This record gives sequence, C-alpha cells and structure tokens, in this order.
Amino acid sequence: MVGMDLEAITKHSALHAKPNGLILQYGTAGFRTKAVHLDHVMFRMGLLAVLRSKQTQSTIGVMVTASHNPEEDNGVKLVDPLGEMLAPSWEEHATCLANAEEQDVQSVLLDISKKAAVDLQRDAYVVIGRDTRPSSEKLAHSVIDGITVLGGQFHDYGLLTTPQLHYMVYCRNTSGQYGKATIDGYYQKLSAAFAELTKQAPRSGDGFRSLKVDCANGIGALKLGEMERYLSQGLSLQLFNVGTEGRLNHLCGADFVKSYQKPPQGMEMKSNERCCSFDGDADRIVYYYYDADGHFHLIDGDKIAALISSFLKELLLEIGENLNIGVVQTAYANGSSTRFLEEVMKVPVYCTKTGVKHLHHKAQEFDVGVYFEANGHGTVLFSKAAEMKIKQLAKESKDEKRKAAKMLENIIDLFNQAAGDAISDMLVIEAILALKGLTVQQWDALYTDLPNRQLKVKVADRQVISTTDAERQAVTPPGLQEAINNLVKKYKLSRAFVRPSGTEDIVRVYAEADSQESADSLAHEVSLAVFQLAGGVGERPAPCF
Ligand code: 16G
Ligand code: MG
Repeated sequence: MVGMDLEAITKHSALHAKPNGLILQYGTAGFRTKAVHLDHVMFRMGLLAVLRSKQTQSTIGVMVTASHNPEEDNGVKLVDPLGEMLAPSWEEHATCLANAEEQDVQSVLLDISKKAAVDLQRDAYVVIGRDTRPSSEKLAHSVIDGITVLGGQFHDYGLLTTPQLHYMVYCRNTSGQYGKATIDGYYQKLSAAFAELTKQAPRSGDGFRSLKVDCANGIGALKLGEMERYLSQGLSLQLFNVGTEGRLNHLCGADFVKSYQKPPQGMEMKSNERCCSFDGDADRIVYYYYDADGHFHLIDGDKIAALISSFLKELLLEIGENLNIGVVQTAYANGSSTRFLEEVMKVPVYCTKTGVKHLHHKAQEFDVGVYFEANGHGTVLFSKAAEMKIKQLAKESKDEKRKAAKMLENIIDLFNQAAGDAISDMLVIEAILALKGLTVQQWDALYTDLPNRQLKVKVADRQVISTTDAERQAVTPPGLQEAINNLVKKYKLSRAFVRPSGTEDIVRVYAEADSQESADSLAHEVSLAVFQLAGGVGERPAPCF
C-alpha cells in the first residue's frame, strides 16, 4: 500500500512486542499502567500520531507521562491540533491499535486509515514531550520509532510539563499566532503577561511576594527553576520536593494534598504562609496554609475558580460589553462553592462528567469559560470574539474601562488556552492576590467548604454502575439511587453520588454534609449500599474512623 512500508512496520513492531493477554484502554488520561508494560503502546501511539497528523494535516503531540501516579507507572496521551485532548473517535482507534495482536497490527492500521479517511500520501509531523520518570526517555524513543517507521517527521522537546506540550502543539498549528513554539517562547509569553498584569499591584515590603511550591519531585521543579530568571519582577519562589531526594508523587504533590487533606512531606511551612503543590506533570495545582492555631486549610480547584471568576466578573462589568461568563465544575465540586458562585457571585454554573475534556468542551460555549475540577485541574478559555473585543477596547477606550480591558488582555495571555496548567494558573492566582491585596486567609474566607469524604469500593465489575445527570445520579444497578436518596435524607446539607473510576478498577463514593462526622458516616453508608447492590468483593467497607 502506498504510504506504508508494511514490511518495515512488521519488523519494528516485533521489536516492541505486546505482552500476551494485556488489554488496555485509552481512558480519560490516555493509557496508563506499569511502565514495563508500555513499550508496545508507545511504538503504536507513534504510528497512530502519524495517521492523525496526516488526517488533520496538522502537527500532533505525544506526551509520555503518568501524571500523579507512582514513579513506576507511566502513560501516554495524544494531543490534537488545537492543543486539545484527542477526539473520542480516535480514542477508540487508539484502544484498537494498542490491543491488536502482533500479526494484526498492519490490518488495524489499514482499517483505521480507511475508517478515518486518512490520505497516506500526506506528510506527518509529531512533537513529543516527556516527564521526569526514569522510564520516560526510553519510552519516548519507542514513540519515535513508531513515527519514523511510518515516515513521519518529529521534534522531540525532551522534558516538558504536559501543558507545555499542549502549548507547543497549539502554537505550531496557529502559525505562531498563539506564541513561539519553544520553551523560551512559553516562558516569555507568560512572564511578560505576568509583569504587565502586576504592574499596578501595590508592592509589599521588599517588593517581592513569596510563595512556597511543592513540586511533587517532578517536572515542575525543573521548569519552575528554568522560569525563575524570566520572573524578575514581583514574585519569589521557594521550591520544595525538587526530585533530588524523594520519589515522584510520594507523600507529596497536588493529588496527595487534595486526597489526604494534609501538607506534603518535605515542605517547611510557617503559619499563614501561602503554599501550593503541583502534581507530577504540572497540570494541577492546589494551595494551602496553616492558620495561627496550627489548623491546615486546603484551597482546592473550586476555591481557585471562585477567586478567578470573581476577579473576571468585576473586570467584565468594568468594560460593560455583555460578554457572558460561565463556570464549569464536576459533581465533586464542593456544594458551598457552587452556592457561592451562583448566589453571591451571580455567575451561571454548569456541571459536566469528570475528566478535563468534558469541562474544556463545555467552557468553549462561553465568551469567558472558567473551568476547574476540585482536584486543581483547570483554566479559563476566551472565545475569539471576546478576545478581539477586549483587544479593541484596550486600544480604543479610556480610563477605567481601558485599564480593565488591558488587564483582561494580559489575563488571556497568562492563561494556557490549550490545557489546565499549574505554572500559568499559579501566576494568575499570584497576580490576582497581589492586585486585590488579598492574603491567603482572606481568599480562603470567600466561603467555607462543606465537610466531605471520598471512599473507594471494590466490586467485581465496576461497569454495572451507570450514571446520568453528569454522574450525579446512578441509573444502574436497580435500587442503588433510591438507597442513596434515602441515606442522604438522614443528614443536613447533604449530597452523595457514586461513579465507576476512569483510572482505577474501583467505584468512587463522594459524600458531603454539615459536619465531618455526618459526611463520614454518609460516605460509609453509601459504600455499603454499593457493596451490596453492585457486587462488592473482599471485605465489607469499614467505617471511616
Ligand atoms: C484523570 C483526568 C482528571 C480526572 C481524573 C479522574 C485528565 C487530563 N485527567 O486524571 O481530569 O479528574 O482522571 O479520575 O482528563 P477517576 O476517574 O479515577 O476518578
Ligand atoms: Mg497531571
């Protein structure tokens, strides 16, 4: 077949043989499992990226990372032309190709090419990034092997955060209009926007605001280290868990802090100091601090969204152009955050299924679409029309209106428009706090989180649970939703839902209520209902404490 050297594919594929019987699925965050099982997947995703590039006639990205998973895991995901997650129909192709037996690789490739109408004669260009895991470099070479055997061209960026790779793909497919597709281009764009934005901020004492960052022993440490010299103005960073001692994501990082609601190890925290944590590939961020009484306070993605939306809403009122703003959350958003946004801020809130692609997609419906998962993954998207209007006002209007438009203009540049980005979100948050003169406690006081609890339940087949209403209602198994409804009625300000995890073989349970005891006990009772009605295996769930 023209455009494919079938013999070479077979020969190289055999060098990246699939372990017998291994079945993997392209899930919410691509393929993810133990690194030792991923060589064939990497080679094949190199092949697939070439097909996707030929089909879209654009540069495609391949990121090698397993984000917040333990160090021995790894993963891979493809990035579509506008820096977005891979289109759903191609997720299916990815799963088919990854699971094909050795002798079927050729026919699956041909099949995908036919189904997706890929013109094999076209050129292909793929860019690659990887995190700091020990396995990542070799796995990235397997991706490259797949790309070259299909005749694709590539650029290997080496070590990058996931959002940096999304940025590169977006830049390359928009003829440099979004920015320069280099690491220097990324730092320059963000630091220039940050400096412009914070020009008006009152300076504290020595003129520097300081922030402590837990880098999860991952790529964030390296990249923040590189970025520091660009951030000469206004912000001084103190980095912890930089990868020289601890293991990646071990007892640290955004996922650890959010899940356990406690500070990471390896960080020196004094009371009332503003601290934040990145995850292993730097696409999530959460903030936290100790109060004067030694209590730990977590400021999660919901409260980040609340701070950002309040600020943006003010600026939008100032420019008075009727640009609509919407906030997108998932079922995990704390009930207090939703209430604050709707009732105090008076901004419309929408709920989607878990997984960035769902939130991102919904946020694209607004002039200004704010989206954050409670776990700290999110960004703000501006429609092209809104961006043009804002740019025009920044040039042509006067006084306060012009000032607000200029701020918005810099905020557009500071937010990664392709993906949630811990570095970019951190700079936006720091800029807002500086401009508003807010302390971390004042930010935290926007609203009080309802106590909540998350639990996991092991069942024989988690797919027996299906959900609707953005995962807030269980449709099957029969009787489960009624049971949850009855349990929820027993508590005040309560809410609970269950959903099969997209990344682990378990069912997740979420409950919130007016007190921690109530949230714990509701979560436990719902777990028992899941265990009974959805085929629990192993021991019955025990009470939380
Ligand atoms: C993935 C998703 C994240 C989601 C999480 C849920 C992306 C890039 N990442 O990490 O957004 O919150 O999965 O995991 O989409 P779960 O399905 O196991 O609860
Ligand atoms: Mg991540």
